[in-house]
Amino acid sequence: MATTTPNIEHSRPLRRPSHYTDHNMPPLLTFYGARLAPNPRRVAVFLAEHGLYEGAGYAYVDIDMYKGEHKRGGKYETPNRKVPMMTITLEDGSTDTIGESLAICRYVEESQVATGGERVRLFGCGPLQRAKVEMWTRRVELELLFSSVGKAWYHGPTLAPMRKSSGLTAHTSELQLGMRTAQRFYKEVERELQAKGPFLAGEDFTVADITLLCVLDFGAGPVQVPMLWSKLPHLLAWHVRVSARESVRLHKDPYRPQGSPIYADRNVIGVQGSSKL
Ligand SMILES: N[C@@H](CCC(=O)N[C@@H](CS)C(=O)NCC(=O)O)C(=O)O
Repeated sequence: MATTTPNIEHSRPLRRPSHYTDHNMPPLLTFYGARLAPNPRRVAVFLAEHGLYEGAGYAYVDIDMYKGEHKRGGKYETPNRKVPMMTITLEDGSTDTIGESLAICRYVEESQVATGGERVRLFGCGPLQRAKVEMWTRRVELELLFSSVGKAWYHGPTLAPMRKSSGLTAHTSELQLGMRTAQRFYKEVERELQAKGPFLAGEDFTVADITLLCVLDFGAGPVQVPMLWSKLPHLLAWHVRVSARESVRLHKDPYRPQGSPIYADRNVIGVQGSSKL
């Protein structure tokens, strides 16, 4: 569906990847994110793995979620009224829009916008690896992000005033359930990494690792999910390994004060029921 180009505030002049000539133009991408939100972060890391950077591969627009800029009638209304969003301007000038982080990642991987055909395969290679990448990505999204970390976030103190003004009640029992199931998930990932590894879907770094990293950091940060690193040595080693990647160093954990001891157990005090895990 062709749409009109939205009002774009380019963060830096947009350059196309260098291997393209005027006769071989890749689509122009505009990535709409929000600096502190986990879903846009995972897309930003994915884009960097593909050699796409803010101002060199895509233009970046920072959406103010608190002003509702992504909502219906907002300045940058997105297809699902959530961030991130990507607009794609093709050679003929037509523009299209994609919402949903994984859909955006898949578009970039399948069109190989930046690499000009050199394969970067963060969704996996071959039927088995692709299935494992999908399995873990879905599990991290559905079980960790939506049912655990997300649940704790929605029922936690930060969003409570906002929910109240919309007539919604925050339940402490849901907050605690989210905290507990997150920790249970981390224990399962610990066992998986110990048995297989070094990455979540096995031998190679994939979009499943990017998703886990961004959700875990968000959980450990503003959501304050207890992180018992001392009991999760394989998860810790994985976190160190993944955080050392250039793409992640460029889009590092935005919730951690510089220099804080990330791998000390944290958020543990005050969480009821964690001993039942
Ligand atoms: N399934 C979507 C989820 C996107 C999402 O929940 N984004 C959050 C920020 S991380 C958001 O827009 N929250 C504000 C809102 O829901 O109004 C995706 O993967 O992109």
